Amino acid sequence: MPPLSRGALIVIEGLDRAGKSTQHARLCQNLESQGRRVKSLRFPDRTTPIGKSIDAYLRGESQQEDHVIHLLFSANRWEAAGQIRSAIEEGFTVVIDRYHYSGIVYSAAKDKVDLSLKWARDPEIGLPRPDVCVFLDIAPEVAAKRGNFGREKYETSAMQKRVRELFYELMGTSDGLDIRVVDAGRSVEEVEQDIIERVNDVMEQPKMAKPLTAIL
Ligand code: ADP
Ligand code: FDM
Ligand code: MG
Repeated sequence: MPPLSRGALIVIEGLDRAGKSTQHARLCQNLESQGRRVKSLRFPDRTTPIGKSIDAYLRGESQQEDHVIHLLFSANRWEAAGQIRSAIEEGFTVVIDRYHYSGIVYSAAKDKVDLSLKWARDPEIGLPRPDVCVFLDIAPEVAAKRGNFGREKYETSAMQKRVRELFYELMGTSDGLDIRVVDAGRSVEEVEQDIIERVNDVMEQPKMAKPLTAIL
């Protein structure tokens, strides 16, 4: 494999309990064992002042108007955007647990007439565009049987069902060009293997020799 002139931007997405955090950690380890320098991030980043408001909202400790919380989630990505771009330019592969895809579909899943997919996507325009997003696909009923389900704001079966439908709708748009669907209902090891194969494919594409682009 030829050395990359820049790092790759990789996103892991999916419903709650799809196995994102498990696979995110494994992918970081696998890329490191290939000799890559890796930076691991997640959104929401609950450590910043904006992230702390998001955390309180998700845990039901504070209320936020739906458009306001949407814009806070987006702002939480914007506050990290410069850091992501610099890391990629320095040759780090940046692996993120959730990104603008979740941002768009979770807000739009509230099904408010004035909070469409398009409205939800607009604040994301200009953020670093992922080289690949691995969507861990799982039926909400299967995910619900995994540990700790039901503790946070959006962890209801109606919401998860709608989120999955909207992820599929999003895949039919320009964002879908970067998405690879992986069946997340299999063993941790099988899913892990599928992810590393798909990520390695993308690392060999000609676009990796060009600068990182932006979400348009
Ligand atoms: P997410 O970050 O998508 O919410 P996690 O990685 O935290 O998901 O996993 C949720 C729960 O499901 C955890 O208890 C985890 O150990 C378990 N889990 C993860 N992947 C699998 C899998 N492939 N099969 C069964 N259980 C899994
Ligand atoms: N979420 C996450 C959003 O609604 N918008 C966003 O932009 C992002 C990044 O927050 F319910 C939702 C998705 C999920 C919750 O959960 C975060 P985790 O367990 O921290 O991934
Ligand atoms: Mg997680």
